[in-house]
Amino acid sequence: MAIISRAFGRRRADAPATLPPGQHLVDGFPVLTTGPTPGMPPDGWTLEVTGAVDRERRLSWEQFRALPAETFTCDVHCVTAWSKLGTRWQGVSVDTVLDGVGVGGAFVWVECEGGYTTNLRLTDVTGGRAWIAFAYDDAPLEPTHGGPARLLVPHLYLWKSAKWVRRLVILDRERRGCWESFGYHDRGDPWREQRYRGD
Ligand SMILES: Nc1nc2c(c(=O)[nH]1)N[C@H]1C(S)=C(S)[C@@H](COP(=O)(O)O)O[C@H]1N2
Ligand SMILES: [Mo]
Repeated sequence: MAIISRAFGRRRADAPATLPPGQHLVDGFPVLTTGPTPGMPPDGWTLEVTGAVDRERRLSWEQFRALPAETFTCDVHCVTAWSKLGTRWQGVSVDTVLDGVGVGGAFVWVECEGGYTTNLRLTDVTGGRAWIAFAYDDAPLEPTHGGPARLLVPHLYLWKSAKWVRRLVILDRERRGCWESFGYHDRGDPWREQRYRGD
C-alpha cells in the first residue's frame, strides 16, 4: 500500500508514462560530476578487465575502437530527478568487452580516471543492456560527459554510468563505489525508485 501510493503520488498528472516515478524531463544535457573533468586523451586511455577472470584483458583505444560498435537510443534517468528521453549513442556492448575473459564473479566494480567508482551486478551490464559509449548525438563524446568513453547502463540511475571508465573489476562479492558507500542503492533501478540503500 505504501509503495503504491508513493509511486503514484509522485507522478505529475501531465508526466508521460515513459518516465519513472518522481522524474521530470530536462532541457539540454546536464553535467553531473563530483570534482574536475579529468583530461583524458584517447592516446593514453586503456580499458582493463581484471579481478575474477580467467584471462585479464587490456584494450588500447585502437583495439577498443576496432571492436564491433552499436548505435542505440535510450532514456536516461538521474537520481536528482531529471530524465532525458530518446538519447542517441554509439558504443561497444559490455558483452563484447567481456567476451573471452571468462568471468568468475557476479559483481562488477568500475574504476574511472579521476577516482570515481561504482558497483553493479554482472547481470545488469550483460545481455545487451550496457555499453562503453564513445559517441553521443553522432559526435565524439564530450569530455564533460565522460569522453573519450564512459559506461552507459541506461536502465539504472545514471550515477552507475561511470564517465572516463578505465577498469572493470569482476568480483565474487559486492564492493561499494563512491555514492553507494554514502548510502546510495547498490542496484539503483529508477522504476523501483531504488535511490538509497533499503529503498
Ligand atoms: N567518473 C565519473 N562518472 C560519473 C560521475 C562522476 O562524478 N564521475 N557522476 C555520475 C552521476 S551522479 C551522474 S547523474 C552521471 C551524469 O552524467 P552526465 O554528466 O553525462 O550528465 O554521471 C555519473 N558518472
Ligand atoms: Mo547523478
